[in-house]
Amino acid sequence: MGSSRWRLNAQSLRYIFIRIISMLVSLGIVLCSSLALDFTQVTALAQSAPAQSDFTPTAALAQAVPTHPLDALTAEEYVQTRSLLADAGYVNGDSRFPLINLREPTKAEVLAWKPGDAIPRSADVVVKQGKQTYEAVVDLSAATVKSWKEVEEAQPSLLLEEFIGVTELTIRNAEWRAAVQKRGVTDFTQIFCSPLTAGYYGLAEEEGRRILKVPCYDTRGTKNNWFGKPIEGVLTVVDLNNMQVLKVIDTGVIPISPDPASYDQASVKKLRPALNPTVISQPAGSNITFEDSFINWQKWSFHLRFDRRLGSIISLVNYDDDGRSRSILYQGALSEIFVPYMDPAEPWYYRTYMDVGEYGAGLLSTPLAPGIDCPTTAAMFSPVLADDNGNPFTDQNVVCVFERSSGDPIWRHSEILNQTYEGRPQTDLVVRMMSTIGNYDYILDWIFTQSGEINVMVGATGIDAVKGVMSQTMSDPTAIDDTAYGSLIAPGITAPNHDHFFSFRLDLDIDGQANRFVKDVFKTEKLPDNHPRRSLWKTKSVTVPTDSEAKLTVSNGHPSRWRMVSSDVKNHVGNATSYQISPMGSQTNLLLPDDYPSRRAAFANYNLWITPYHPNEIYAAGKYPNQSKGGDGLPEWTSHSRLLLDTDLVAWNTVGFHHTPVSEDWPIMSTTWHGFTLKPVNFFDRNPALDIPNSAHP
Ligand SMILES: [Cu+2]
Repeated sequence: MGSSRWRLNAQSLRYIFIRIISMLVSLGIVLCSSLALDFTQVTALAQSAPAQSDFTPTAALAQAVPTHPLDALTAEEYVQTRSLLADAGYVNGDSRFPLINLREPTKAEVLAWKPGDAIPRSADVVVKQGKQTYEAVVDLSAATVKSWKEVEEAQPSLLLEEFIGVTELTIRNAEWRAAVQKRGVTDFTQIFCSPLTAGYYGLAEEEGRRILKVPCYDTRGTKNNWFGKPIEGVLTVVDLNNMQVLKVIDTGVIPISPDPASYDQASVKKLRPALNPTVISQPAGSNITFEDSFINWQKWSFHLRFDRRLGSIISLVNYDDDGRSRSILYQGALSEIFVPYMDPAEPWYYRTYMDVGEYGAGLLSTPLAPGIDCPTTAAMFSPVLADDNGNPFTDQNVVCVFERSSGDPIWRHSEILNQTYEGRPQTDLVVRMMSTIGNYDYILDWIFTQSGEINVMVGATGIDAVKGVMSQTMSDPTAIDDTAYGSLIAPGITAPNHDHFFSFRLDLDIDGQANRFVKDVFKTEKLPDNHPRRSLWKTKSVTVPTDSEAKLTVSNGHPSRWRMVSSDVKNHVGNATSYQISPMGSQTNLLLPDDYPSRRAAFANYNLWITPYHPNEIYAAGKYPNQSKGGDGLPEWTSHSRLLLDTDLVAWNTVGFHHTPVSEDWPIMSTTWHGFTLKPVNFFDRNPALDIPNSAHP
């Protein structure tokens, strides 16, 4: 696939555009101070690029007209949104649009809606006008701007033109040039600068400003690794609102690694012999039915849309239980990502990213390569998003949907006593996207199984964020200091320790909206002295009454099973139907509670939060996490002890892991997977996978 697939995608073209412009700027060829990037040019380029031969993009997710109230805005609706705001005098050519999204109708409206009914359409818009941020609600059905208000003290997510701007500013800055010249860099045409969000630390000089911190990398000699040769210890601090370098930080010269750390085949040099192919093939065709924005597979049906901020949003997940359509998940999506680094040095300490709210998981999604990123049998989707100017563009091939045979049995038993065997193969349905947020690539999967489980998996691959150091090996006297907060993974290169936390919002509706949250606590019971056994364990079920009490952490000492339980429906033996939320050994934030990153990304302090449903509670760390001061989102919502009994509930699951980098991560990491399972508990009357026919041995 290599370089050819990059030609296809508007996003990658944007990056290439950024790079070309930064080179031209550094050569003094482009000297515009405010570059209003017209994405329509980029999109046009993408559309004129040759189509890749081995997959056919599917039109769904980019429909010309909406067919359901939860469908994403269409290209025409983005244009209409912008026009209505312009006609009303709210926006002009200088306005920028960090977000234009479908404003969902109420849950009651969506659930009552039937094909043939009118489809209510509205947009939620965030507008950046100079230093000011505004929120608008545009009623597309009535063709009116319903509301327009200024949001105080909010920094909306970054605009792509800001990425370009800070690179340009940095490379033109004389003090920065002098600093990098001290490090032997005289060719500014091969510099890549990384637009890093600054977090919030109560610093007076950053208060009220829109800040990015911008370290750069020397890309000389590299074929593909832009992060391999950090120009360590020097960065600019940029105020985006004034497009001004506030200061240049230089903490001392560290030699730049001579190793480009490329990972293309030619750079690897000695390849192992190629394998005979092991592939997923579907000689009789796919079993998936696509109906507008709905996907039907086996007994599952759900709605899929794609969003600039959250990426894939799965809604209306129902299970056909012998003709009875049963609700399980009204909506599930990634809500926020938190990646705090653990290095106290000035060029590093602020790196505590919240990638979804600061950058946009959907915006930074990248095209998927068939045969590598997804099986060649996958259906590819190209959703339409709005760019910084509010204009629609097609995000080519960023979602794939496929069936996967794991090669494992979903169940089996071999009976020695009567010489019988019965087993069935497992086949799953996967909805996949990948978001490349700087150096990291996150694979985000929703996996539907034939046994009624939904697995949500996050794969982390890509390139470690690395720091240039003096130490070449662990024997060097500098190595103790250089590896105090990370690992030496290559000569002159350490990778600081850090975490990855992903908050998933799960609006579960287990057999309807009346639900409770139950914790089955596993307790050791001491047996009577005259019993041959000394002890055993049993479970004690506790209904958690309020959201302020529903903050849970996986604890090996006191394990428990967490379940969303129907208040009304019971299975055939009278057990309340439920789904377990099983976190697969996820980890939580280790920073002190009063540390700003812990306050800003408080969702990561627990594995699970439960809240009563509220339509405005979508983003775990608040709507504006960029430079937020903390307390927004889950900590605020759960501070009022709202009741959780027999009502519509939302679970917030944090998938988290501590990453202590290793040499095997370099120059590119093999994918590591973490996730959680939604597992039926007495939801069915028996094993729902029992009726899979034995096609292998009929
Ligand atoms: Cu990592």
